[in-house]
Amino acid sequence: MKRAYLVLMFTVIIVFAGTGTSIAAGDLTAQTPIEVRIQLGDKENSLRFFPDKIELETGKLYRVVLHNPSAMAHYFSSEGLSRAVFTRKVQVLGPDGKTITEVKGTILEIEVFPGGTAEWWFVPVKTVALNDLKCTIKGHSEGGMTGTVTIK
Ligand SMILES: [Cu+2]
Repeated sequence: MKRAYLVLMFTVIIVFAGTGTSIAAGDLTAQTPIEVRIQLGDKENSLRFFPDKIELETGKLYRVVLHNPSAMAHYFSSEGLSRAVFTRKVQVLGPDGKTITEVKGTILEIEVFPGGTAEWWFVPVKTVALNDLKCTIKGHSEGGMTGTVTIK
């Protein structure tokens, strides 16, 4: 009787363990990255991000390519995004498009100079709706250089 009860409980535990949806997926930073291209300003020196609404999902590796085709420097800055992702690295690309620098560690904001490109590789780890994306250069966010980031 007691043994039968133990077998039943063991079976129940196995069944419930098998129906869980949170299954560890190994090293999330080793996935093939999803590329998201964001332009900081444009050739007419518009104070905008293109696009200015960014949608991401938790658990996926992103390679966010930040390119600045304008004649002025711009920042890509979102404290909320910085706190909602695990950064794998930032890569700085040279004029020929090849990586010349890799930066590891937590990133708060990235400044991209005229004609420059940087890639921010990260995995979002929490769901959040943010409206704090901005360029922190004086007058730029006031001029419209703002955006939203949604992580689902
Ligand atoms: Cu700017």
